[in-house]
Parts: sequence; structure tokens; C-alpha cells
Amino acid sequence: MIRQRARRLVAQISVALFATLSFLAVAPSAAHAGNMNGVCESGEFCVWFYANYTGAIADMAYNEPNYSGKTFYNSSTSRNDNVRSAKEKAVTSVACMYENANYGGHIIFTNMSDEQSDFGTWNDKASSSRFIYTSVLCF
Ligand SMILES: [Ca+2]
Repeated sequence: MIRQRARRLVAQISVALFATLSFLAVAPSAAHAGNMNGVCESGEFCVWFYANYTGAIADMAYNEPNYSGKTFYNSSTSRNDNVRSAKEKAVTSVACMYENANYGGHIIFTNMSDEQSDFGTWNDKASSSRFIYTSVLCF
């Protein structure tokens, strides 16, 4: 009797756990709804054409392995080698931005400061960015 109840309880927990995990696996993140809408929102990595978060913006909710051919929001200006400031608003991960495409070369941005108002000598050199679980993995 007790064993039967225990078995039933385990089965119920398994079903509930599976349902929860299935939901998590397919649930779209609300943050992704605003990808490239010109507003830097929670869950995004945002870059600007000028220092101090001014000028054209690119608010990215996804990995961007190559800025070539990509423009800023509502702009014809190429994003490649044109970034001078950035903010990270990622929630469950951190953002890393790189000198070269495909996350190569110098790491220009990690989440160490969450934002960078002026990349200085690294202005106009970014070519890719991605979200990753910990900044250690940026390298
Ligand atoms: Ca957005």
C-alpha cells in the first residue's frame, strides 16, 4: 500500500517535472520580443555608433557572429567596425564582444562593468558578439 502510494507520487512528480521542463524548453523569452527594435531592453546586448550611448543603436537579443552586412537599428550604417559604446542587459547570461568575426581576436567587452561609455583605442573595431553563461567563457 505504501509502496503503491510512493510509486504513484513519484509518477505524479515525474509528470509535473516533465511538464515544467518542457515549458522551459520551448517558452519564448519575453526579452527576445524586442530584438532590434531600437530600445535597449532586459536580456539584450546593445551597442552604439558614438560614445556615451548616443547615435545609432543596435539592440541584440541573439548571438551575432559577424557584424558585416548588419546595420544599426533604422539606419543604413554598417555595424561592423563602428561600435564606440555598449551596455549589457543580459539576465541569464553575459555578453562578450570581439574584435573579429566569429568571436575572434581581442575581447573588447565582457560583463565586467556591464557597460562601457567609450572603448577608446578599441573604438570602431568590434565585429561580433555573443551571449554566454559566464564571462570566463568569453576567452
Ligand atoms: Ca530591444
